[in-house]
Amino acid sequence: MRSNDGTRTGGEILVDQLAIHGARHAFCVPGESYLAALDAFHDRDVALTVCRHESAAAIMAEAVGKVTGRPGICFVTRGPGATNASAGIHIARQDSSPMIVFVGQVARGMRGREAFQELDYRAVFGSIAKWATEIDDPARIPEIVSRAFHTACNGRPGPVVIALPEDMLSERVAVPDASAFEPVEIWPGLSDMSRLQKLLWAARRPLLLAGGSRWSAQACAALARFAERFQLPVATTFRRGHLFDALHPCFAGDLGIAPNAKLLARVHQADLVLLVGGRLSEMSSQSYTLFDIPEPQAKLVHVHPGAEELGRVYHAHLPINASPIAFCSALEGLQPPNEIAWRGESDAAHADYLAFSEQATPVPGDVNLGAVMVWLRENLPEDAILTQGAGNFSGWVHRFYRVRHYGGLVGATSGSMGYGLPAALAMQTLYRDRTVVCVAGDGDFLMTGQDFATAVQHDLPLIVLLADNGIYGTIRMHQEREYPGRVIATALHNPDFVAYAQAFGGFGVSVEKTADLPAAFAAARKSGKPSIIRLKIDPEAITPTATLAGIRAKALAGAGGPSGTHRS
Ligand SMILES: Cc1ncc(C[n+]2csc(CCOP(=O)(O)OP(=O)(O)O)c2C)c(N)n1
Ligand SMILES: [Mg+2]
Repeated sequence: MRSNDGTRTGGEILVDQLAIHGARHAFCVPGESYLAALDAFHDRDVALTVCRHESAAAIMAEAVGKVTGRPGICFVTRGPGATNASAGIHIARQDSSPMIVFVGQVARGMRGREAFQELDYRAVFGSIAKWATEIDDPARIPEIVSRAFHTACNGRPGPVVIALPEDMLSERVAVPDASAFEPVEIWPGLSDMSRLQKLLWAARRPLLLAGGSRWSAQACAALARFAERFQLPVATTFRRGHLFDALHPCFAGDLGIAPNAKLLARVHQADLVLLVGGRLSEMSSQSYTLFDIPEPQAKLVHVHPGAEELGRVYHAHLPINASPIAFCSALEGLQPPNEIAWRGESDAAHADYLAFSEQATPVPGDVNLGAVMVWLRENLPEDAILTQGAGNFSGWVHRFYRVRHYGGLVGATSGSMGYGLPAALAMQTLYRDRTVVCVAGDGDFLMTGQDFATAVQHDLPLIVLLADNGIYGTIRMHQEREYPGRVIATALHNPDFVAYAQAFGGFGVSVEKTADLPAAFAAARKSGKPSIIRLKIDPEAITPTATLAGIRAKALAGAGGPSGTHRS
């Protein structure tokens, strides 16, 4: 209950700051440790989504941060609530997504005794979060929350964890609010851009790689215009496919797990690589084999918003400390050479991409995930959003789904299983009228599957396409390669996923052959309910181009060496 004597509780001050800084949604699992903050959500313009597991709540907040560029907000209780949320915090770190996790804490007078569920949050999250702190004095909430928004967004974005002692949240003080924050763009210098211009004019085979965070739909459009003017092939790094329209004539493909060999060859042959926003970490760099470390063989222009990331792994020929949004806007000022030495390269790269992704490859079994992706790309509304978790099923998404717009594919570059469903919940919460489809594995789905109940409770009619192959496929694949025939801990005895959906109050249907997908999808849409479309996948169909039996036979024959299959 708010008083009219000019004072507010710590909880009220806190929720008021969230509203001032523009947060419209928060995701939580409640705890008695932060009741005063929960109470303050009454009559405030910040919608609170109650979830079933803190890992799901934290992933929802991370996905909001990833897509909007403003911190996603999550509230969890102390101890077990906080450790459950750590999966989402780790994703926000690896994926450079802004988020703020508020954690309950024991009362100030008890700290240090290892009271009930007490943790030292600065120590526990010190190496995962960008900043972990605790608020001792309610009068400092406006200052610390303002700093948290700035810290989460500035430079290389990341997660902030703030612990809230229970008695601090219920204490009343009179304190003025902070003013609204805006992320600070980081602009490239004029000399950076003129050096880039010179490098481009001298290049014979340039290529652009887009990745990381701090993008927007406008920045992606500016990048597309630049690529067009310069006829520059553009590839996206691992799980950042939404940064470039797959049907743009300059799109060269997805540089993630098992990329097109022709794209890899192009990257190897490039004499100038313009890496915008990304870190080119293990997955995109093909386990750090793509470029020599620290001196890449090609001239590298590395554009990154975090100054500390420049020179961390690769010594760039031209490092540019800039946010992709600012950098792409500055690209408008560059002029292409009169004679483009690499004329025709972008067309050739795009033709290679189209050929690689055009038709589903044949696989064992009656449901072909490649054909499912082709159907989705041809039938989903233009503004649809696909989310995905981690597992071999995602290989078909990367290869055959064609992302057409910013935010159109939401996944975790950190490869965290269980990501897809909470990300879909977050997207459907932000965009009520859009079609949101989560592509999940059977192992992957059940890591956060309990939050299908959250979809039902909050009336979020997302559709889960659940690739049920009865195995932790990725690990079985590695197992067969490294220890052929010695299967252990990778078989799954699954629930009846149709009954699961129905038991939660959603819609469920099983698809046993590819041709049945359109009718199942239409029925799911028509139900208006959160839905699970279970796809019966043959476990032998382990990648778009390999079978388990084939991998095992090759390993038994002692072929050894890399099989072209990688991690999730
Ligand atoms: C949280 C988490 N735990 C474990 C792993 C290791 N891992 C990567 S993929 C995978 C199996 C994925 O299985 P499933 O979702 O069924 O997809 P499939 O590979 O069968 O298509 C596992 C266990 C991980 N990436 N993330
Ligand atoms: Mg599986």
